[in-house]
Amino acid sequence: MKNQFVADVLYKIADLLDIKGEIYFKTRAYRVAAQTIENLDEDIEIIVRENRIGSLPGVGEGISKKIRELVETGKLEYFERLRKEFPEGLLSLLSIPGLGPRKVASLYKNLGITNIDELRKACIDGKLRDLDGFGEITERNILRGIHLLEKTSGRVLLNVAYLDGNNYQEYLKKFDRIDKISIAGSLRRMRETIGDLDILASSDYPDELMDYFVKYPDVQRVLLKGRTKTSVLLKDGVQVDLRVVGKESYGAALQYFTGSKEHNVHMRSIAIKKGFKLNEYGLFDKKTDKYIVGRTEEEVYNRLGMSYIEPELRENRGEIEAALENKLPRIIEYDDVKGDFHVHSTWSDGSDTIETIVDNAKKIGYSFIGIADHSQSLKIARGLSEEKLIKKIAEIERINKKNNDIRVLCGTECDIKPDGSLDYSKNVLKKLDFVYIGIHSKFKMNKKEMTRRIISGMENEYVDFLAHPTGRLIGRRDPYEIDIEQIIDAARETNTLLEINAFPDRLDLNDINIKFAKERGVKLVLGTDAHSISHLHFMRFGIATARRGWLEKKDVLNTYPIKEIEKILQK
Ligand code: DGT
Ligand code: CA
Ligand code: CA
Repeated sequence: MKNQFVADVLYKIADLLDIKGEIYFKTRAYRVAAQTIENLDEDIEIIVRENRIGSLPGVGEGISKKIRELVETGKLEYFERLRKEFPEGLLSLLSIPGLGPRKVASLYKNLGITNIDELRKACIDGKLRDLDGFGEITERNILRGIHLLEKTSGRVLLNVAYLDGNNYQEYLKKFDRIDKISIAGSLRRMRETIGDLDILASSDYPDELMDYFVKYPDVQRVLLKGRTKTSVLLKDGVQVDLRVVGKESYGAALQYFTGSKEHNVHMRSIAIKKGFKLNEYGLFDKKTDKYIVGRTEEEVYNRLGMSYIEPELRENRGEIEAALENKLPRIIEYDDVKGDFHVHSTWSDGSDTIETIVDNAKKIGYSFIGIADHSQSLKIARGLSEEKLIKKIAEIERINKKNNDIRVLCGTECDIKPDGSLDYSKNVLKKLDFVYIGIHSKFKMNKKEMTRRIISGMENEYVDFLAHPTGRLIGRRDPYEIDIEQIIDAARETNTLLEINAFPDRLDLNDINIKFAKERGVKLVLGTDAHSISHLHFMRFGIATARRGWLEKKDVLNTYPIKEIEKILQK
């Protein structure tokens, strides 16, 4: 499918036109078209072939022609010309958080800045502060943005890699001479970002398997092709490595290539202490080199005197010691979750009605669904006034009367104002089934003030959950300045559950803070922060993060029977 490729070109055209200073309506048309194509569930090539581009919403005649040229020839004359008007690196400046086209144009025209390195230097030298619309604070923010970008660049968010990996795996499974296959690497461990995708297979026909592997339609380029390892680059820029091993080594190789590297280093030293040698081919006797086990991961762990360690735990954060003593927690399973608390509907900035959300929740098999729309002062997200919220409660009551097999809970994601007060009165808050609180404005307070602000919110007797507790956006925004220890302690004292926000660019709390919260006796709640029913499946990434934080079923409110949840929330 060329959909993403076509959308990316359209986005770039819009960016370039913006830098050029074109009128808003023109650049917006390209963005709307790009978004439409990005979200299609049909192949754009088929649409072009069947002459149906004109029927796509938001795609006018001029852009239709360009899409056709792009799909049919793989190139676009107009784009190539436009691109030549600017230096190569200029577009990369737009990926720096907080830097828009107007600022990029000004940096280019006034200071001749054409790439990230030049920009960094200009910020450090204090050259930006004299430009119109810039200042010392902008310089500092840009430097922070560059740092964030570099920390995550070359890595993709978990949900992107997860989709790529699963689709590729489904394709490979159709090769009938494959014996075993699994995702490995950081994706199997469900890390929040993924560098490259690792797939492991065993087959007696490695050459044929590799031939089949590189024929996958989404492959852009083959980077390396061998009998045991082949690497390709997908059209979306993600690299995928396939390794093929023999049956007797499959478990040892899966253990090795799942990592993490730190986990492996520790495993190997334990093996040596016990008189073995461990590598990707198997577990061997140190003295005689005799093969002992290696067909399955379980064999390898058990033979070293450990219980099996789930991939999400393999970060060398104490899991090996715990496995040696048979003291690993039994972590939450992907099907333990009975519902979602954090869903936005058309009442605020969500794109689906409560009824549509409920239908989808039923299809997933949930026994409850919590609707949490924004509160009144959050105007850009169409936050609800108190009067509207009362109407929403009535609508949910009606929906509940019609549905016996699922319980709809009416909640809110109530803003914590800068002074620590909440955006709704207690009279309204007490009518709701549950109350999330969260920060949505004035992110840049100092640590003491921000910590105090959040704790003030938690002290309100009607508050149940703290949404996305640190506010980080992966690759785009650092956490707020907060004292997370104090917040965790306050959560315990005020009986507030901390959220694991499952939206892929949040995953907030993260694995390390989750583990810490659990050790301090705090319970957690999962929410997807869905703004559309297509986001409900993000729950999996929240559960993965809970698993990486060593949580057991009992630590997560969403796993409880709905009757018990209602009792807990009433307290
Ligand atoms: P990524 O791709 O950066 O998200 O992270 P991983 O963990 O997938 O790392 P990757 O793709 O470089 O390697 C896959 C696995 O192979 C890794 O998790 C552990 C294993 N591995 C790679 N290099 C080494 C190494 O130098 N020593 C050991 N013991 N294992 C390694
Ligand atoms: Ca990898
Ligand atoms: Ca790799």
